[in-house]
Amino acid sequence: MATYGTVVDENGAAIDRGIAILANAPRSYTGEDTLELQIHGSPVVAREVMRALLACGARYANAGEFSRRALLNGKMDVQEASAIADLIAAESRSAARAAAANLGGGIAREVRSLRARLAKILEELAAAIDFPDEVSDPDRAQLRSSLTGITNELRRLQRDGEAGRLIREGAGVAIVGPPNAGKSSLLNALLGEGRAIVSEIPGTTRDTIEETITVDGVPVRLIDTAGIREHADRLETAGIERTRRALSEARVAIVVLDGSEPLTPEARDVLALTADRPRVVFANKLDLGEAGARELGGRADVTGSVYDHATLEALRKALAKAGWGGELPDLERPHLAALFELDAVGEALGALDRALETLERGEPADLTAGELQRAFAALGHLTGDAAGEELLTQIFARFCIGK
Ligand SMILES: Nc1nc2c(ncn2[C@@H]2O[C@H](COP(=O)(O)OP(=O)(O)OP(=O)(O)O)[C@@H](O)[C@H]2O)c(=O)[nH]1
Ligand SMILES: [Mg+2]
Repeated sequence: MATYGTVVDENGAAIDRGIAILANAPRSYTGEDTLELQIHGSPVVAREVMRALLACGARYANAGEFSRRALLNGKMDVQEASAIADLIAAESRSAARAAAANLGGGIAREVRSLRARLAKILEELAAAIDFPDEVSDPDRAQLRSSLTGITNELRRLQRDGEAGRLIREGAGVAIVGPPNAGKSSLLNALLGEGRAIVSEIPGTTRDTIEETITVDGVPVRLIDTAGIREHADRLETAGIERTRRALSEARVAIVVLDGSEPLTPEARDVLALTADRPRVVFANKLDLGEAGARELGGRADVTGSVYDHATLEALRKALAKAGWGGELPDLERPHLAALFELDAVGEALGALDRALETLERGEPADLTAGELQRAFAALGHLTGDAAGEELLTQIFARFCIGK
């Protein structure tokens, strides 16, 4: 019920005119009786109304308190509460859209039905173990196909969930290479602005420079670094140390080499340094020559020049491929979002894989049952059936406002 009237303080003095909206339990956000005041927006008025409310015995809500009460009153599930926190924290349109897809909850229902399928299998196994004379062993081929079905669905949940994290948290990409190869020029070209100093003097960049762009909806933190070489002065050596750190923390490296000149020992060093991590090898400066690019041959993922649009487009594509396999699943459907949820799915998948191995090797049914029990327990964390106080605190601590 909405009522228009005068807001008065604890002594009856008028502060403002506004609208009071009373929502009776259970038809409110929290499921409890709720009073909402709509007042004029001036900070002075708002502060005065808050002061009067506190004087009348109200208190400020804790971070996430409204959603927490809604959860405890059965108005939303754990995933939905997480989605609201994600929506508040969203920094890009795709992150907001992914969070919105989770607002209706729903993923818990999916997990609960997988868990129920597991429970049924466990019951059959338990009956066969407990009453070996009366109940025959479940058919192994059928058991294997049921378990594989559950495993495949869990893997899809895992893939979607990981894509969601990527969209929310982004990926670090270190731009590395020998001095003067065009690393800072590449950062500037991808950004579309002259962020980093570029010069023909090798050793121009001393400190790491970080800027964010969006590639396929994924926030990419580009980190321009100091060129790697030996015999650098003290300041440059400190920069190279930072380059190594940036490299070890990044999800992908873009290795920029001068493709116009024969490869230098420094270029070879950087290639060796990045050989066993996800990377994109880029032979730059092809407008000046192609001796280096020829030498690299198939090892170069992209060749061209930072001044050329088609080259930049090819680099973005190669980056998406090396970073997250090229194409992300559509996240407009509900998906797992929190790290603990993905951990739980990983744990369940591990147990299911081991259960399938016991079948493969023809081991006794109680070994299979043990693993399935583990998977069953891990999935319990997801449905909120096993949501402990600690878990709730972890979720609601992320809310920055009363909501
Ligand atoms: N012709 C041509 N010149 C380029 C290209 N890319 C970069 N350069 C030039 O190469 C020089 C070095 O570029 P930077 O971007 O400063 O190189 P860097 O790798 O950041 O170098 P350090 O910071 O010293 O490690 C500059 O003079 C750029 O203008 C290119 O594709 N073609
Ligand atoms: Mg530079």
